[in-house]
Amino acid sequence: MFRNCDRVWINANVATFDTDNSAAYGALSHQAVGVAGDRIQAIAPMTAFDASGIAAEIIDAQGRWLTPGLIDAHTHLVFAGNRAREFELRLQGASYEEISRQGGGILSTVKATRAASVDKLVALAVPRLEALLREGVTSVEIKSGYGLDLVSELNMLRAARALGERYPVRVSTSLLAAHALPPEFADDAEGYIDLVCNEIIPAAVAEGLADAVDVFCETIAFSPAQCERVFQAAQTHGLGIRAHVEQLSDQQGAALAARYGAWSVDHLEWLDEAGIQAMAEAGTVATLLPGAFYFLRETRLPPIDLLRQHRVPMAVATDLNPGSSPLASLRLALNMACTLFRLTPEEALAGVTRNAARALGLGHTLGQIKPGMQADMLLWDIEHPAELAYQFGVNPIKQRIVGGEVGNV
Ligand code: DI6
Ligand code: FE
Repeated sequence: MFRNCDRVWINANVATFDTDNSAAYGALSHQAVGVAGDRIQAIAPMTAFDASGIAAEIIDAQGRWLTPGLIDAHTHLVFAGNRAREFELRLQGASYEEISRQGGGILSTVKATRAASVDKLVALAVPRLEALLREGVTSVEIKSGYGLDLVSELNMLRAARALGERYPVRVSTSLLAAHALPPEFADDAEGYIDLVCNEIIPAAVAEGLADAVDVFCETIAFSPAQCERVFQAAQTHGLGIRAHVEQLSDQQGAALAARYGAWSVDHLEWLDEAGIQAMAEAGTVATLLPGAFYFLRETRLPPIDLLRQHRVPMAVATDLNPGSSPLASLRLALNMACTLFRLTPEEALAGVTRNAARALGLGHTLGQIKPGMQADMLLWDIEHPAELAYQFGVNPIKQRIVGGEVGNV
């Protein structure tokens, strides 16, 4: 079993998050975990492990915990500009929607992003990405959505891909051209959706820049009918589907996206039971974003109990963005998912591993420690996995393993 391995961790406690293991955290104690190439090859109890005749590098975990690498399945970490002034205005009483209607908000980031080169976008994103990686992120989803024209949307995705080439992290990209209405189309939302469907999506696909599309389905953004056109174009081009829905109001966006087989719908504070049923039927993940809930001081909670009842998989992500969640810490998002949304630490951790992988359409290869899966793992100096959701600000990572390779950020 371990003969073909390149590397074997011994004396490890393993939070596998394996769907076939019903123990809490999918936990296995006192294990050997072997990787061959970029895949997990074998897991067995130490009692069944014999090192003789094995050429692999042996790493003694000394009773520390291995978990799957953390996956931040919703970020907008490529952008230019700064929204600290808007934060000050909100502290004086202005709402997120008011600022957005007055041309601030997303559009102020669009202005700065359009003016930045791809290299500049990469340079600005580096500290945000590095902060995520230091805390154990091995896969990250990055959206466009601050370009809102052909060239600038593609440039954001090019920057995202470049980050994936420069750093030991898997980058998934989502084309979020339907994020806000650009000023050139102020009276012509349909015309802008034409541009998105007929030009931006095909161009992104031709260059291999997008894994999925995303939309902002909201009164201050796009209507369900407009979002549906984007989903249809995505299907035509073989892209995954994700959507920002039910964040500030109930537009029945989750049910719509689920009907199109969405990988994930995100935010969900206003989600109703019909939407949840549609998600359950389609296998759509509910991605919870407690950072935005916190930063916008929302009071309406996502319907966690109903999601549990309908067995909808829940993911947890940072939503790292300059306006509603300037949060470059998935560990803090884990804690917020527990303190604000009352997820259990096990649910929250499943939300940044197994379920986050599903939200990226990668559930079959990522997010669990089990033979055949990508060997993305973290070795933590902790006594129990719940610590990862309990404490923040302290970083107990001992090793970060991506594609079987041990490295630092
Ligand atoms: N919902 C959000 O919370 C972010 N985008 C979205 O669709 C906010 C983005 C921003 O304010 O810049
Ligand atoms: Fe978002």
